[in-house]
Amino acid sequence: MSYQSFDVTPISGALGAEVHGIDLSIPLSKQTFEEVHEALLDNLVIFFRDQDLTPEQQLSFARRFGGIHLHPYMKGLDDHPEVLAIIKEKDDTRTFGASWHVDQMFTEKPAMGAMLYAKELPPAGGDTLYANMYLAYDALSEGMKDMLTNVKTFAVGDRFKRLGGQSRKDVYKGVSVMANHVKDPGDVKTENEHPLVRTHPETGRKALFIGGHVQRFAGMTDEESAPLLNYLKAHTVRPEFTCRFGWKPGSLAFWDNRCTQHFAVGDYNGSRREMHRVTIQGDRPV
Ligand SMILES: O=C(O)CCC(=O)C(=O)O
Ligand SMILES: [Fe+2]
Repeated sequence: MSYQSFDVTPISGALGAEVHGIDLSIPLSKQTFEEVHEALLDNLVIFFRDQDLTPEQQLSFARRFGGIHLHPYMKGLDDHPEVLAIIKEKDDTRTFGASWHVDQMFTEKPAMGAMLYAKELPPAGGDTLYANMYLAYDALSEGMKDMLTNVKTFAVGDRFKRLGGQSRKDVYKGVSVMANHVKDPGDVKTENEHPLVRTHPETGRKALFIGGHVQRFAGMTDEESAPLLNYLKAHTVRPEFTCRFGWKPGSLAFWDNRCTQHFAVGDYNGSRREMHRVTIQGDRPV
């Protein structure tokens, strides 16, 4: 695929590409916007380098793709509530997002995508991994695809079983800023069922829709779910379905949350990392 407005360089054989030649601080022309959208659908996650963005500029870029999704549990910046600061301080021992997941999969309408912008990085480490859920689905046998057709997952937003049922506030004790930003979700429904195999609303391709928030299959017990769920969680993140992005200050990643999972690598204890995330509203998975 070639684009008129910029160059696109894939970073792995599975997904992910760097987009060169765009300044995201100025409004994109209609054609450039359409090509960015196309590059996202083609590559699942796209990366921009050397950007210099205020929260307002990052929000303007994001709003071209849809309304802004507010995280049910995490407060945004005081002056820009739609921008979530993801900060790990030097003395923190935990990393936010350090497990394979789909953003806010526990909500009724999980995000369409998210834009993460790097403000401050450790001298080394702090990469983010992404996995291609179309490839994970395509690689299954026909027998398994048939069996999974009508399966639904049950996802929760708090008190995850794999963390012993602890609350977010307790889990995030090792990421001080994030612990301070946890809020009550109020009336937002934070436990939801979704199809395990979803059809991407724009590409029409089937993808496995699974991530760390999934506790079990809907209508089944934990014990019944565990063997196949664990198999699928491991299958979806086989190395050949993934890419790894090395950040620099000013890098921005934009991922399609409908056909990917991601994982923030927590290998930089002793250094500070600060990111700004803006999340775009999605629709109900089908
Ligand atoms: O910090 C990162 O690299 C990713 C964190 C994360 O999971 C997110 O922003 O959704
Ligand atoms: Fe995430």
